Order: sequence, then C-alpha cells, then structure tokens
Amino acid sequence: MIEVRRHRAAFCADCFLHHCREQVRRVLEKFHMVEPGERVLVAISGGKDSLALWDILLDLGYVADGVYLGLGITDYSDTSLGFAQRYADGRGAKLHVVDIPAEHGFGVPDAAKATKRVPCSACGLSKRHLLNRAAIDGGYDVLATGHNLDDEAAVLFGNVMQWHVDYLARQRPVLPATPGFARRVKPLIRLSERETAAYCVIRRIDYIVEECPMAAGNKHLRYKETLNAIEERTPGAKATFYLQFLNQMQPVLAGVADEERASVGECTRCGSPSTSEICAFCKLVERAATDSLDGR
Ligand code: Q46
Ligand code: ZN
Repeated sequence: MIEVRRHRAAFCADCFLHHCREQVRRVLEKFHMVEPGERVLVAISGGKDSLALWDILLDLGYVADGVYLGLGITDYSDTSLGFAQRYADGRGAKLHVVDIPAEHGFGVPDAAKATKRVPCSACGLSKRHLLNRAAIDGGYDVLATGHNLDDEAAVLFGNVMQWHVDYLARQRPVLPATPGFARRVKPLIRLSERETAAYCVIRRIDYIVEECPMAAGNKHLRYKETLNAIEERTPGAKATFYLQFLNQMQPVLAGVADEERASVGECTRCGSPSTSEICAFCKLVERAATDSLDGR
C-alpha cells in the first residue's frame, strides 16, 4: 500500500500508477499543455522526476523524445547519463545528448568559478538556453520538464520570501511559445517527489538517487526542508500553498511582462532571442574560456 496523506488515501500498486497518470493527465488538459499531434521533448536528468514524466507521457500516448544535458559534473554526470540512456534503450525511446564540456568547452563547476557565483546559477542559465535550443533545433513544439509539487512549492516559497514579483509572474506551469522559444510545460506539478519515487520503484525504473553534489547548501533545499516540516504537521499544506497560488494569484499577476521572453533581438553569436547583442549564455561561454586561459 502506498499512502498519500494529502489525499487521505492509500493505493495498491496498480491504483497508485493510475493515480499518478491521472494527476499528470489532468494537468496536461487543464493547462492545454500539448495539442494533438504536437511533439514533446522531455528534459531528462536521469533522476526520478524526469524519468517518471517521460514514462507517463509515453504511456498516455504522447510522441515524446528525451534530451539529456551533460553538465560536466564529473562522475555524477556520467552516472546520470547512464540511467537516462538505459531507460531510453529499454523503452525503445529516443534520447538526444548535449554534452556542455564537449560542445561549449566548460562544465558547470568551471562556469561557477569563472562567474564567482553559486554553481546552480550558471547551471540554470545553461539549462534554460540549451534545452530550448535543443527543442527549437529538433522541431519540437513543447519542452517538458520534471518539476514536481515540492520543487514548485519551494520556488514559490523563495519568491514570496523575497517578493520577486517578476519571478512570481513567470512561475507558471505553461510558458507559451514565442519567437525563438518553444512552449515550456511542467506536467508533474500535482505529484510530490515521494510519489514520483514510488512511481519509479513500482515501474522498476532505475534512476540516480544521489542529489547533485553542487546542490549542497542551496536555498532551494532549505525551503524544501521548511515546507516538509509544515507538511508533516498539516498534510496537504504544500499543495494548497502552490495550487492556490496558481488559482488565485496567477490571474492577478498576468499583466506583469515576461521580460525574458519579450525580447526582440537576436544574439549575434548563436541567433537565440536576446535583449542584448550577445546573449547571457554566450557571455558565460566567453567568461569560462577566458577564465581557463587565465588559469593556465
Ligand atoms: S543540477 Fe545544476 Fe541542479 Fe546541480 S548545479 Fe544546481 S541546478 S543542483 S537541479
Ligand atoms: Zn548567444
């Protein structure tokens, strides 16, 4: 039996799988995430969330390929690619691999050093840029990511703590396609990470269990711990916090401009949409290259 306290329910294995698919199906429908005949590219990290998402989308009948981004985090990246590739091979699904060190000359740890910022900052920027690039270049209509309820609640908590109104406005389960950007969707927002882990165990999907070694000490993890403590005492609090934000606050924030996607120009180096002559990713590539030359 798998207990889901916020639903005051316990499921047998088959009913639990049905419950997970239903949660994803409801989100896909409610937010019009994928139209009939559209091709989906799923961002695959080798972890439980992205592999569960890929598995559920395939089971629901979507045309869904995967893309794995090699972040250059030594053994962790090699191991996680192995899990992603084994799932793809076992399922007969197509996995694209983009290796940042091989294609752009730096890994996330180098970029963090060059920018003197936390690794997750350079990593997030690289992911947004390269995953979108992979979707556009591959002719996919939609880019799907495995952000789950815990992730979104933690991001919301952080955004509220600092009243980042522009980030709050952008924290939507669907970002529509704009020139140069594929539609971006988060179909797992009604499933917790405990549920995606249980889903993978029942479906016998092997995934990388270790957290990214660069995550240690980041704020996102602290916010998750705080929310978990509240959830422990009040089951359902996390879902109410996030899902009521979507229902009640998102419509209020709808008028706040999405600056990142409202850009009109193109990066002169890579052709991606950009508000400046050189996009933030190309600047990062340049800084990482300069830093490695300086460190010779
Ligand atoms: S992969 Fe990248 Fe995460 Fe690792 S460096 Fe941070 S953002 S923690 S999801
Ligand atoms: Zn660029």
